[in-house]
Amino acid sequence: MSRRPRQGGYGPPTDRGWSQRPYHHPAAAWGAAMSVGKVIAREREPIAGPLATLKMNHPIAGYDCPGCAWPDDQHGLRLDICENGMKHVTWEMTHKRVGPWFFAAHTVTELAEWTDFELEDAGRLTDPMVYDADLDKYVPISWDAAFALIAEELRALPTPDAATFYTSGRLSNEASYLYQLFMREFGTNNMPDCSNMCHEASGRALNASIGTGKGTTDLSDWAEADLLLLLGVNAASNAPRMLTSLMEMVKHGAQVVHVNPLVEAAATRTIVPHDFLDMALLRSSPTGTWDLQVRPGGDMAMMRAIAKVVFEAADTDPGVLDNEFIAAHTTGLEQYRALVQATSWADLVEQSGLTEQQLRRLGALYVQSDKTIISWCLGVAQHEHAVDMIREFANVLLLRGNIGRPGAGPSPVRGHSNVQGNRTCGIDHHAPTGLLDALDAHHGITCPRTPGLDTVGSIAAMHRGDVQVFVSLGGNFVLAAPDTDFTAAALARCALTVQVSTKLNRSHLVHGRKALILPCLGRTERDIQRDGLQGQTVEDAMSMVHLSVGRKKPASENLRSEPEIIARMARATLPHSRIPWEEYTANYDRIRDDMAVVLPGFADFNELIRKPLGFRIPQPAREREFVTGSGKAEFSSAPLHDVRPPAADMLVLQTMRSHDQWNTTIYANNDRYRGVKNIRELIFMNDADMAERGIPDGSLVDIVSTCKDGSQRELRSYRAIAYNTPKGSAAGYMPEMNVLIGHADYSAQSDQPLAKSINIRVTPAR
Ligand SMILES: Nc1nc2c(c(=O)[nH]1)N[C@H]1C(S)=C(S)[C@@H](COP(=O)(O)OP(=O)(O)OC[C@H]3O[C@@H](n4cnc5c(=O)[nH]c(N)nc54)[C@H](O)[C@@H]3O)O[C@H]1N2
Ligand SMILES: Nc1nc2c(c(=O)[nH]1)N[C@H]1C(S)=C(S)[C@@H](COP(=O)(O)OP(=O)(O)OC[C@H]3O[C@@H](n4cnc5c(=O)[nH]c(N)nc54)[C@H](O)[C@@H]3O)O[C@H]1N2
Ligand SMILES: [Mo]
Repeated sequence: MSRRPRQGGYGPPTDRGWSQRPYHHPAAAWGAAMSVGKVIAREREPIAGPLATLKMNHPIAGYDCPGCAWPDDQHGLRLDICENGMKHVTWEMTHKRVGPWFFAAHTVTELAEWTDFELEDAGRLTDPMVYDADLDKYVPISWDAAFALIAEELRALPTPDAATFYTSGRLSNEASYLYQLFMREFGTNNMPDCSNMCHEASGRALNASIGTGKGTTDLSDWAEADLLLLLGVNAASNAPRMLTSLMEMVKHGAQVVHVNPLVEAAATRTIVPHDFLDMALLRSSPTGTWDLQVRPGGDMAMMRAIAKVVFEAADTDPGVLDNEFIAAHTTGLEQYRALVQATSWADLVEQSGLTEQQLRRLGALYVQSDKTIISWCLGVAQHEHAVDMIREFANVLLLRGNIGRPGAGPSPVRGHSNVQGNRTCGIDHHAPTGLLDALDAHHGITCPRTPGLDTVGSIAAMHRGDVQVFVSLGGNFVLAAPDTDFTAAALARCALTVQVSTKLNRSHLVHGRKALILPCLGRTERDIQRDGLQGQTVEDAMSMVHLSVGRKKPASENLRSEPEIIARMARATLPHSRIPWEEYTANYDRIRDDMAVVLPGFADFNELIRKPLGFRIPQPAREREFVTGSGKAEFSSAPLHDVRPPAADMLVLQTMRSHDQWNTTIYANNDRYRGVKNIRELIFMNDADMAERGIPDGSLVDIVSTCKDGSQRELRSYRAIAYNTPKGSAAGYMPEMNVLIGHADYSAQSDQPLAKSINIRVTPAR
């Protein structure tokens, strides 16, 4: 994959002057409204865009926002929409089309030279296409022939484990259920998903500590809490509807502490867009009460410091600990107490990057709080020791019984709109035996019991040649995964790659010897099957499940729904299967009837989702029922890890999203809240680090990463920008910087790629 370095990175090509200046306006507000206007104008959707967003996240009539997983406002009446959700929906609804004529005009080699922005900007895919190696072009193929090709390749494999099936987190619950059912009947648990790069650590940590992989709070808890510790999330860009909760919490007098190496926009002020009066008057409200700029990975030391303050306070006032709760519901307190007491303040200060005074004040806030929520996203989950770190969060909550009561609990901020639902519905390479037993019993199949491959495992197996068929339900695997060139080489070794997508992206151009592009309906579009209009469900980050029904005319008559594509792939591959694949497609209620039997908490699924606001999946930990090995919530006792840069001349680099992107989809080269215009190939650095290296602000630098296996990777001619990030740390954008993450650079605890701690050296450009 050759790509010229350009300041637009994977965004639109640009040689317009770049700039970066501090942003002083409140988050959301008119900047957001204007930015949405530009995207809507570009997609030529002046009327349909705003109208579609009115239906978005509307309890009964509408479809779920295909953007982030932040829950809907349960008042139902309020227009709870955000800038980035609007952009996202408009992106799906473009009038532009990528049909057979498009592929006839461009070879794959030629398309490979286009920027990622240009590929997606070409429009919606309209027809199934197959790669023709002689022409080096994609040519049309019928749906039947496409499924026959998949079946032929899958059945020719030496073992079902020579295929792997990726899921991107917007796949609905029904489609997820069918997908995993097909894979398991076929005979493999190879189910890499975007969660393996996202919140895998959160799931593992919470499971170990409290017996469930999910958070326990909902929006009413957020409204009630008197202390929120919000770590490692850029909410104004990536979960903008959270701004409403933050503003309301601060208004009610709650402490809202932002923990982040960067001071992000959500840590300051906002004008919530649906407060029309505030918009008109430019009246902003604060969204935070305190900022703590931790060292990258320093969150664990910070949490341990809170625990230290709690234990110190408990020496004089034992009531500081929730002794009743601890005795009835937890194990491991004494070991944890000893560990915390043995950790010195000097270590906590050094590892957190905060002062003892800050740490003690934070501990005091926690001791004073009656109801605390700890919430986090990728700034925590993508570190080497993320599982230990998140278990430390649970420890701190357990000390004061901050779980399973109103206004308190852990609250991971999920990414993709249905990433949590995917897992609930069985997309899990290491699924609990209970699920496999239930699938066997209900469907009369024999699920394989050996754990399957996850994302990093699948890449390695394709690279070795052990996996030969790669099927992708959504997403953009080659750019989302680490070590871009290695991952591309892995895909190129496959016998067959299949991409089920709405838009053209890089993963269609980095393909196996045979390759299919299968175009599917988007979430906004009408899905008519034998029994009429169908809807599918999603689960938000707070375990609420609701129905989503698209109403828009599909982008092409030749699109198929994801459930139908999966069912037909299954039928073609397993002609004698006794699973009613055709019935599932004819009426999705039939899928839900089976899910209701197999999945815990889904009884009466079809009735529950027809209630206006859907339903909440029962969450044992929320009721203080901890389904761990011991039947209790378990304190962990992990050592404090050294998170300082490994050498004096090294920096720890984090890769993050700009404001104008959705993961691998880049809308524009701007990052409004960080004051950036017209540039993505940049690296934010502390000015002292720049001075030490003789790097003037705005000059070009080379970046060399050193991977776990000692190998090095390089990015040249990036623009160094002085920014308020702690000394020793740096930041830049994914997916451009994924080339710096080696394929062996994943966490030993979570198997997640280390997107937030890449060890680099930066020098003036050669
Ligand atoms: N508009 C938009 N919305 C999105 C997405 C999108 O691309 N665009 N992506 C969706 C997805 S899939 C996900 S998973 C989420 C991602 O949501 P975020 O987690 O907000 O994603 P990032 O952009 O990676 O930002 C990481 C944040 O963590 C901070 N950080 C980095 N290292 C550390 C650390 O060591 N400690 C602490 N405390 N903070 C740290 C960074 O400074 C940054 O603020 O957003 C979802 N929503
Ligand atoms: N360095 C670095 N790498 C990262 C991260 C990071 O912070 N740093 N974050 C990681 C995270 S949290 C995540 S979640 C992954 C994201 O990984 P992915 O989920 O694989 O990537 P996306 O960019 O969200 O996928 C975009 C593509 O999805 C397709 N699509 C859109 N809508 C639909 C639909 O309705 N149906 C179907 N079938 N396809 C659709 C379109 O073709 C579009 O091109 O990236 C990970 N990679
Ligand atoms: Mo994510």
